[in-house]
Amino acid sequence: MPETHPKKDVGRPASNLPPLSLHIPEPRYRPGDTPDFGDIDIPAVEATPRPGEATKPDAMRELSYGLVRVLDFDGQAKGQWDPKLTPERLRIMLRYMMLVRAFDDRMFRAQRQGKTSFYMKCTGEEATSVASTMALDRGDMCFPSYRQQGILIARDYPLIQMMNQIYSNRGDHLLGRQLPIMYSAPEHGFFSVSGNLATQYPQAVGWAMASASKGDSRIATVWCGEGSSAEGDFHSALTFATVYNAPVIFNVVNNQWAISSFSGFAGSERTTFAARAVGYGIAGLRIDGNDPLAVYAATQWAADRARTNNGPTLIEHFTYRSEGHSTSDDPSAYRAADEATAWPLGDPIARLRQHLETLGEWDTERHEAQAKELDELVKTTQKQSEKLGILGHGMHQPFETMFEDVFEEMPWHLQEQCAQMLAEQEAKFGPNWKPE
Ligand SMILES: Cc1ncc(C[n+]2csc(CCOP(=O)(O)OP(=O)(O)O)c2C)c(N)n1
Repeated sequence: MPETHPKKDVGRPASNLPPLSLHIPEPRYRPGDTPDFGDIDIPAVEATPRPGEATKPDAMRELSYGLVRVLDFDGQAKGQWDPKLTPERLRIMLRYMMLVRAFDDRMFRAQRQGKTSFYMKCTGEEATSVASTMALDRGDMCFPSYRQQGILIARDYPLIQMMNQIYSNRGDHLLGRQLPIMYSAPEHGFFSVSGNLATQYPQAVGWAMASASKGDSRIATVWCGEGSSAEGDFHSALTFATVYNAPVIFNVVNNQWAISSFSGFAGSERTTFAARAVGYGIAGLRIDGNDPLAVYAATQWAADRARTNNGPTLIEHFTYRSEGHSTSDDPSAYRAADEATAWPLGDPIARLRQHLETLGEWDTERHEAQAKELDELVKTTQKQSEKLGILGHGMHQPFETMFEDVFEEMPWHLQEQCAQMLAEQEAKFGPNWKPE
């Protein structure tokens, strides 16, 4: 064999080769640019076949690269994926999504008024949690990220408890120990939200495996953002799920942005997020996440598949984060202002409303009345919650509770710290002081 690289040049570029270089992803639009999403491939609604729930992942690869849709842009439900929901069920779905939006708007304002330290909206992504939850059974276990308040709302969790948690007040059943919006409601099939991205993925698979090993019929379902899919936990979870055929649904909410990092940094320039499934031998569906009926249909398909021991599914919800990442974020610093309005797949609430109106099952008057009613409901609940305290008004949990409930018996060093804290509290506020 002739030697192509003389030994003395090992480790250096050979003179006739170009220097190696890295690709650094760069979003297409920055502040001041006019976004144009005209090149996003949106196949016709009828173009996507719906395979049987037991189809082998290999035989449905193209669904990881396409876009499952049900609602066309005229508000008609079409194609094989149409879940054919009754008008009553569609109205319930619309109501839940509108309630999520009303709740988000008011809690965002509460943060701006200094009543809580933090809030996260899911504007434009309501379908990815509400429609998905509605396609599950009540006993199925949800492992959310921080942007799935729609699960709690679609499971009729009391709004006041969400607010008490956001205000970390006297009524907060998490005793002020979690960051606002990091709810926990296991009795509603809602696992504790964690700020450590993607940790819920292996936890969901573990829960699903336990359910199967006990011979139960409940499945697990888990959400994360596209940015979080770059975490190692995401990949080990998919490995466990495929090896043991765990009854789990993986949702990747691809809202294009991970705070200020666009989806390219998680790999979107190379392939779709649904296509991650292909490498693991898992069923993958890429769907229009702003189409509530597509979200419902895909979840129903995946739930039936999991429940009949046909394995896990990865669903990529192709959507857009219309507002800031959180109340701590200012998206105008890193992305074009008009991206949300230029997004070609519209808004999920507007699309379901249009569909119901097209069916003759809804109208402007009813829509406006419902918006007003939900706003009132949120406002009244907020007043009740605020009676139990808001940020900085002293109606928080007693400080010593922060030392409790971790160890069965409090270790000596925590006992010392707690005693020191109580002594300082007494010196400052006098004996028998309690939060208001
Ligand atoms: C392990 C870990 N890394 C980084 C962070 C900081 N962080 C919080 S949210 C976020 C962006 C996540 O984006 P994505 O997963 O796309 O979800 P989205 O917020 O868009 O819904 C980052 C990087 C974190 N909380 N945990």
